[in-house]
Amino acid sequence: MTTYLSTDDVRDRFSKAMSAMYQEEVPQYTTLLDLVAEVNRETLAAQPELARRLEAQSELSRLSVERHGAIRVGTAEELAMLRRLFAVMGMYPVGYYDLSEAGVPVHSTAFRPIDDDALARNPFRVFTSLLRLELIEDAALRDRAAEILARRDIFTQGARELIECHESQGGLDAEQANAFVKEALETFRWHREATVDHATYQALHDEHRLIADVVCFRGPHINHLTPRTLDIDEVQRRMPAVGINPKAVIEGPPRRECPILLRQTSFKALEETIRFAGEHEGTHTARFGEIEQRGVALTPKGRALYDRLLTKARQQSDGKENDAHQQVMAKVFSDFPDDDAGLRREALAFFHYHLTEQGRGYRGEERDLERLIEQGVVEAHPITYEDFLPVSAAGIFQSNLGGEASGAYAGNANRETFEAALGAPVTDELALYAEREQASRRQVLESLDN
Ligand code: OOG
Ligand code: NI
Repeated sequence: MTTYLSTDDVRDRFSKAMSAMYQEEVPQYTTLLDLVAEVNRETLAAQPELARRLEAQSELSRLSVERHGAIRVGTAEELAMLRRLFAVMGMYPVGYYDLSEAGVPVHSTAFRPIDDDALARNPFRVFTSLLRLELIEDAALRDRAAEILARRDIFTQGARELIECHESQGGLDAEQANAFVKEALETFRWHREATVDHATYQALHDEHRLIADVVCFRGPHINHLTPRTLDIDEVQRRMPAVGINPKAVIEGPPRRECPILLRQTSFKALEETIRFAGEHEGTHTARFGEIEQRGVALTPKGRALYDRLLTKARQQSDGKENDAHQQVMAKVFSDFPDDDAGLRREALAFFHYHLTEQGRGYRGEERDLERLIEQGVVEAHPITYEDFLPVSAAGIFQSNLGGEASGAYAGNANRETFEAALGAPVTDELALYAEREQASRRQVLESLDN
């Protein structure tokens, strides 16, 4: 009998290989990783309580492997094949993000692990965007782009074969898994030779820089990787001192006692030399590094409150520098409860319930979870948000595309076309958190009755 490697192991190997490749391709990313590691070390040393909590939740071991990346593809076939490629690594499409609202002609999903165990092992995610040529008004340009995309194959023959092998035999053995990682990595590699001449690049670039980025190269180069930091404000502050140029503001919620959702910032994309068909040299700006700090997943009610406060704060802080922006955010978000009990009481966030040591011997009649928590029988810890935020993603896109937000493509959410291109439905992220919370409640109550 052959034993297959777990998809978690394949993902872990792949994410490490991807990180190594990106560090070689973009040395500034290594500088960022060093800075993040330094700040994480200092934060853990200064906050032993935090270190203990992360350890207890097995979060410490995933700290250094925690990251996400992003790519952008041009056709339905490319997206559908990527779905099959990511499945080899136990990564499935979760969530639908409409970026047209923010003036970016793409819609997206995140391929990521779903089960608790898989997330704990390595939560590597890839934010994957599909270009929407149908939003380009100029028909000739649209046809030209489609024609260029139709000519490329972003997958190696070896990758295609190993994906089929995984599908037919239900897994890959160790040797096949290593070969798969090597072949799959090729899809994400940077190519400094554009596939088009300078005039074509320029025409696509003038429509939107993102379109040139997707259409003019042999593959969907990984455009950033994102390690996890324990103190995003501090890393943002220190970036200039290590020669990194941060984007203007940290996206997402403000700093809080009980972190919610996701805070992100990045360094600005680098201008890199490329060669166009016909030997002409030029530059292209697409690749950058990002950092993230995750908090608790919000319920639909919590998310609605977040969205409302964010809109309000953005109106007040438009164009402000990060410090001023964070002050406005903190003030507006004082309307968002900032303690675990409040977040639970108002059903704003998702929690995972489990019995405490003491709770294991509990023989009482009480079955109300909040009261059981007060009595020390049950503990609830926040469920980490594993997904993305469209407004933040748009901010990351924009700061790296050099552009201001424009309304050019707005109002074009189309989940059905996206899923048709993908060849599968995307999983609803909110339903996943709700299920995990429900299952943990059920388990606690069942063990009290046994
Ligand atoms: C993706 C930007 C979105 C995030 O972390 O929100 C993203 C891209 O630039 O392709 O990665
Ligand atoms: Ni990102």
